[in-house]
Amino acid sequence: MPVKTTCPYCGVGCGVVADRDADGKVTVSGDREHPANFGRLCSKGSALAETIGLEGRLLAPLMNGQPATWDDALDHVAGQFARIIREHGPDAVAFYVSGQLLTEDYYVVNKLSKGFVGTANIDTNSRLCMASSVVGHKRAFGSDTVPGCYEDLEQADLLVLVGSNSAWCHPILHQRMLAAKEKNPACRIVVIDPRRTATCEGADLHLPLRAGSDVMLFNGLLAYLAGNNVIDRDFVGNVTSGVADALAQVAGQTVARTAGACGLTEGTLELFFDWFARTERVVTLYSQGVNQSTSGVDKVNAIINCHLLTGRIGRPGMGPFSLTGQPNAMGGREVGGLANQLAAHMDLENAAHRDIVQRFWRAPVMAEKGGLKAVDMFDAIADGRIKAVWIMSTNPVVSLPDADRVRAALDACELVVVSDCMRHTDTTRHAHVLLPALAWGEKDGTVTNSERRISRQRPFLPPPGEARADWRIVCDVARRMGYAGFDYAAAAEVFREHAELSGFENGGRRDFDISALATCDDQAYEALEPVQWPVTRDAPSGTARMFETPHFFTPDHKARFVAVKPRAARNATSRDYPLVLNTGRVRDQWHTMTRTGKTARLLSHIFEPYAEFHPEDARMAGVKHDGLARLTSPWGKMIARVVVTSEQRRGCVFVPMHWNEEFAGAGRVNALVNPAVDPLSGQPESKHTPVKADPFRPKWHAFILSRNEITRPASGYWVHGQAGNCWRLELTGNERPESWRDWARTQLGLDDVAIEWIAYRDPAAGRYRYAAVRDGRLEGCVFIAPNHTLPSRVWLIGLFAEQELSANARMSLLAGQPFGDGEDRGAIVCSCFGIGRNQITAEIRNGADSVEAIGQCLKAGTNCGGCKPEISKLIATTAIPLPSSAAAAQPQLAGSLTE
Ligand SMILES: Nc1nc2c(c(=O)[nH]1)N[C@H]1C(S)=C(S)[C@@H](COP(=O)(O)OP(=O)(O)OC[C@H]3O[C@@H](n4cnc5c(=O)[nH]c(N)nc54)[C@H](O)[C@@H]3O)O[C@H]1N2
Ligand SMILES: Nc1nc2c(c(=O)[nH]1)N[C@H]1C(S)=C(S)[C@@H](COP(=O)(O)OP(=O)(O)OC[C@H]3O[C@@H](n4cnc5c(=O)[nH]c(N)nc54)[C@H](O)[C@@H]3O)O[C@H]1N2
Ligand code: SF4
Ligand SMILES: [Mo]
Repeated sequence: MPVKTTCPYCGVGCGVVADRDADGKVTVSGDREHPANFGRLCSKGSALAETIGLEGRLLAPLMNGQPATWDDALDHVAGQFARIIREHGPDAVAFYVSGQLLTEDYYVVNKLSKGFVGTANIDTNSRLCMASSVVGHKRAFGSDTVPGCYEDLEQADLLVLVGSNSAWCHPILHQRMLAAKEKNPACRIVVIDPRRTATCEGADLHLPLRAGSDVMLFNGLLAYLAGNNVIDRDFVGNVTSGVADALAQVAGQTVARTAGACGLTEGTLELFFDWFARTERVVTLYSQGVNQSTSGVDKVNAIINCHLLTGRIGRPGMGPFSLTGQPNAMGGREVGGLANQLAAHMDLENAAHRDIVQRFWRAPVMAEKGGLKAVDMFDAIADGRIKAVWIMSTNPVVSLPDADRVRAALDACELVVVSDCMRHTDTTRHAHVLLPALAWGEKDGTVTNSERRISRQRPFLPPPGEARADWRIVCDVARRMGYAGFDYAAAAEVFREHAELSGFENGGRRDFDISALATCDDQAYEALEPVQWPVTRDAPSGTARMFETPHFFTPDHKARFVAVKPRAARNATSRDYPLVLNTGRVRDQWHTMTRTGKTARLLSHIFEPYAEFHPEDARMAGVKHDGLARLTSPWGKMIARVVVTSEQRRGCVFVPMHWNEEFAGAGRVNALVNPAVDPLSGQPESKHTPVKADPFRPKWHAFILSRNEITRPASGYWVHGQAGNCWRLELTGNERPESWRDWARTQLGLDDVAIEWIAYRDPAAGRYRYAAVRDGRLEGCVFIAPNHTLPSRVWLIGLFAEQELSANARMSLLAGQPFGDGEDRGAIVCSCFGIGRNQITAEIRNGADSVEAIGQCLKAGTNCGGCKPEISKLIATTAIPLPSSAAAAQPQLAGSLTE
């Protein structure tokens, strides 16, 4: 029976249909009826079926690394939490949770902490993600409301993407925008991002602004709009407040001054301002380039100010639009999962709200002041103010800034409890108690996407081992701590309570209201169709757009302009640390890779952690394309593969956030990231850390491909993961073993007599190649060289698919390059069909001159479409040889880093 559920990755919230055949084989496809994606899935969504295997799962509770019964583990957690609270007060314990919990899980843990334990020391990884948007919304609207809906993006004539790489991070929504643009030739897309990202491929204009200068830019826009009289006077006069102060703040800010401060040319900036001024239907979408900043909240309000001045909000095709990251970032906000929130969009610091919630919960004690926000929480763990922490569905040793300090904090903590579905993560290593949680496909509940749409996640797999739902684990502990109010029989019951609270003594005063769902019985919950909140008696089928009648949730019901002043980043670059470290995401990986890192297909696009440099910065630092660089900040260091590209703004280095100690040695970027936070939202400045770079030159480089899993080295630079039908390990070193042959055998763990060894040695050049063949089939190979110039991994990985090596393949193994009819596909661009760069450029040279033409001959780009921006870049940059002249040199492309 096909089951309808929701993708567990990004905030687009795509509907998924999962089916399991009689043999238990699962297939996953897009849900054609889901209003977020209408049947489409991106590369991560398409690969979901490959990530649900049980390898690596945590399937039973562990205490100090030893298997334990649930009873013992729960008694221990409840007993120790109760003791610490008794001895040191409720603020001596903390919960650190996640936007990847379901709303029901989130609701109960927040209830336990704020209403029963009596501490607001519960914070969430959404602090690293959405906190600035929350505060920005509340300052402007009096409530944390995302005004618009996805259809607005299709109805707009101007889409402004600020600090968003939607082509890679919200791919299906991005494709919806591109499709709408195709249909509406008047539609323009502008990208505001210091880097030229894949998102820029389909855009009309890219503004590579100086990192962190967004407030300046939008203040400049506000001044330009006012100066050109692009003001909705009725709207501003009747339903907003504070316009005079906001305009006074930007008075006299000319285009020239703005351009200078943002590092842009006056012409490009004015073009953007002019488009914005002339276009009524404009949506400004923003994501982490805005939120993750010490000016994050101000950036949000600088954007909203421009929409308020022009009255472009609450109408089709217009409005500010915060793109949420995690599948349930919004649900977490609805239940009040942040340390300074209360459930159902109420405020912790508001006594009337506390009273409402306390009576509703029949709570014995209510936390009365905001708790510690993520970064402060881990400081308090480090210095012993917090003695027990329960981490749920997040991997802070990888994802928090100053991550080595986070790790040290956990090591110093008296009791670390971690609920996760994976056994081995950088965080589970530091847990005293590990609690096995159900994963996607097994768990049951609801999530809310970027457009306020609540969708069901439904199980289609049996619960494995002893894993339990997160909400249930929380309730099991709460009951053991003696608290009433945690006797839910099923997720549906939790949902009903949450829905009821949203309507409780609401009377239209609070935006979040889904009270019409409070009476849904188990069957109705099971069948719940995707619906956008508010869902009330007046709007039983949900609400697409907020503020259609401009009634805001401020005391005077007016939207507020906020006068915002541009500020420099907290930690500026200096002579010692001259570069700005910017961090973010890659197309095929999800955060700390615990799930997307399980599939070879998703690792094939980019295998290694990398650092992107502008050519001039690379030259100054002495680092070379394809070589290795060591990056150092005052907080930590890492090593990454160098990519030199003029797509990077001068003075900035970009490193992905994903790699960690499960996948790479020295590849965890958050070890370097500064823990500076926005003063209002507490959101860390993940996009701006001063760093320096210098070349990392080990004496030898090697890679190993093996059918059996390869042991990860204990130190140095290495990267490990699955590749096709084998495992792949990249490694480097300075010590040379006595015999490379013995070393190769040990690494592969193969030395039986049935193995036939193919070997090539060139000691003078420091090159060695070993391949192990059993019954004609390749079992493993080891290649060693003095530099990174080693044979194509993609081609060698392909040999593992063959049952018997051909004579050509054997020759090729020795030669270290494809021989005869062997083909080197090059770095994989299309992960759905495994199509490489060399194949695509060959077709381009043969005359394929559009993304569609490439799709027709190679299929690349015809499934999820996520690689289309890269294909179109290849088309734009591949030199077509002229019949009379020699082939022109091919420009360097970021794509080569997967090699
Ligand atoms: N493939 C993939 N998709 C994901 C995720 C994932 O892990 N992998 N995670 C999901 C989550 S939780 C989130 S929060 C979203 C994040 O989605 P995005 O915010 O789109 O992704 P990021 O790569 O973090 O950052 C976006 C861009 O901000 C730019 N930027 C840096 N500094 C500045 C600045 O000062 N100003 C401006 N204007 N831009 C700047 C960066 O160069 C980067 O291109 O993605 C979601 N989707
Ligand atoms: N430098 C830098 N750092 C960043 C960012 C950045 O752009 N740059 N982005 C930040 C942002 S926006 C985010 S959202 C965070 C994300 O950072 P994290 O939340 O730390 O990353 P994930 O890998 O998503 O961690 C989820 C964990 O929960 C587990 N898990 C998955 N499903 C379940 C479940 O149902 N129950 C339980 N109990 N566990 C589960 C997974 O195995 C994994 O260990 O990273 C932040 N850190
Ligand atoms: S865009 Fe991709 S990752 Fe995001 S919800 Fe849709 S399928 Fe999942
Ligand atoms: Mo996020």
